Amino acid sequence: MTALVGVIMGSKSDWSTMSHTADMLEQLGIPFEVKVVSAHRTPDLLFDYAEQADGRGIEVIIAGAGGAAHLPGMCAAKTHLPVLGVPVQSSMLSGVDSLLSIVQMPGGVPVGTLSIGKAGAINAALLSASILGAKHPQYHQALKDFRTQQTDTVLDNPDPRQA
Ligand code: RP5
Repeated sequence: MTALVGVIMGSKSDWSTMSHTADMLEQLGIPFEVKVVSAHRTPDLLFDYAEQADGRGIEVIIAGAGGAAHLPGMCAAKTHLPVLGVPVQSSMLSGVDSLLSIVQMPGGVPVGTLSIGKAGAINAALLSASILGAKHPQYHQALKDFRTQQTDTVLDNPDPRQA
């Protein structure tokens, strides 16, 4: 099945975070691809990826990066597709560097920035389902089912002392 979401990351070391995006996309049944594309180590690959994604059928790009995390912003500069940025938790500054690098895009080239780390990676997948849901009813339904299940889990387990 043709991938609708392109999940890219600056380094293999980002996979422990970005695998949560992949897991959630899988759970929602959304076809996706994953690839290491580094803004500073493979800039030409990044430009090619961003320029060609639309033509290949990708509808949303999720870009995770840490440190001086310019991958999502540079990707957004080269495509009109929605780009969701996941700040990976860095070892030196705990991901605050990643967050600020991704979130502070100057007006004109937006990156939808999620929270640092695992939560942001999961939410990027859920947000991509919201975006895709406007065009693909099955992903709208998959998102609604996920949310209902999440609500039911809380309501069915109100006692905090029980696992
Ligand atoms: C960024 O630098 C990557 O996104 C990664 O989070 C960080 C460190 O990369 P490695 O040195 O682990 O390859 O480009």
